Amino acid sequence: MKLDSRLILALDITDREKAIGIAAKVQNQVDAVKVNYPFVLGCGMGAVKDLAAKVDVICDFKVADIPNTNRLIVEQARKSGACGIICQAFPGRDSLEACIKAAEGMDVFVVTEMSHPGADMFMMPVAERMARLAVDVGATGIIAPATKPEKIKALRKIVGNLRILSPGVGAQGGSASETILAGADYVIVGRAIYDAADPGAAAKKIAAEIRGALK
Ligand code: BMP
Repeated sequence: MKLDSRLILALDITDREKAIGIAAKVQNQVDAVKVNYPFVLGCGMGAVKDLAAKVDVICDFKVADIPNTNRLIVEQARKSGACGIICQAFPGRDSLEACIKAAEGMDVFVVTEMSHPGADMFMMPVAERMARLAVDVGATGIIAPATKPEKIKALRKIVGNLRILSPGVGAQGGSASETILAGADYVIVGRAIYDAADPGAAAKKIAAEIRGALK
């Protein structure tokens, strides 16, 4: 995945035509498109394949099962042409190692603490341990909350030069520039782009904010 605009579109759209239309308007402004269950369940894995032919795709399947099932899920993502996959750390080392092995070079990003308020309940107390596990198993990077820039700073100290991808900008209240200044490599944005009257212009504006923060 390139490191250029540092912006990743979260394409949480269930209508295939609409989703592909938005991706086409935004793809020149973003380094990758992240697809999650809304896209896959609504549009099908064939749509992931179509998208992956045009832009780098990260499958946000938050893979969280026993090792064998994780392997099967990651293999499907790989076959769709995705360049990356998002996995959960909480099922433990063996489950995460199965993801890394099945990825066969595809980027693996590990969720640490999530960006919504409920993450305080179970994830917050163990986020650092999960980040350490991501480093230990050889993941490409972690997912860290743009809603908590201080947490990004703390996790950066643990993960060194692993990639940090941060969702929570826009609709969830996080700021793109603060997220980058806290040490994230990429900002993941969904609604603030795809719900905008002009998604291309909205993406351009966020990309400009990120560029400004890097100066
Ligand atoms: P939005 O910008 O519309 O809030 O979308 C954020 C995207 O990032 C969604 O696809 C969501 O599932 C994902 N995400 C998140 O918001 N917080 C996390 O901690 C992890 C995520 O994957």
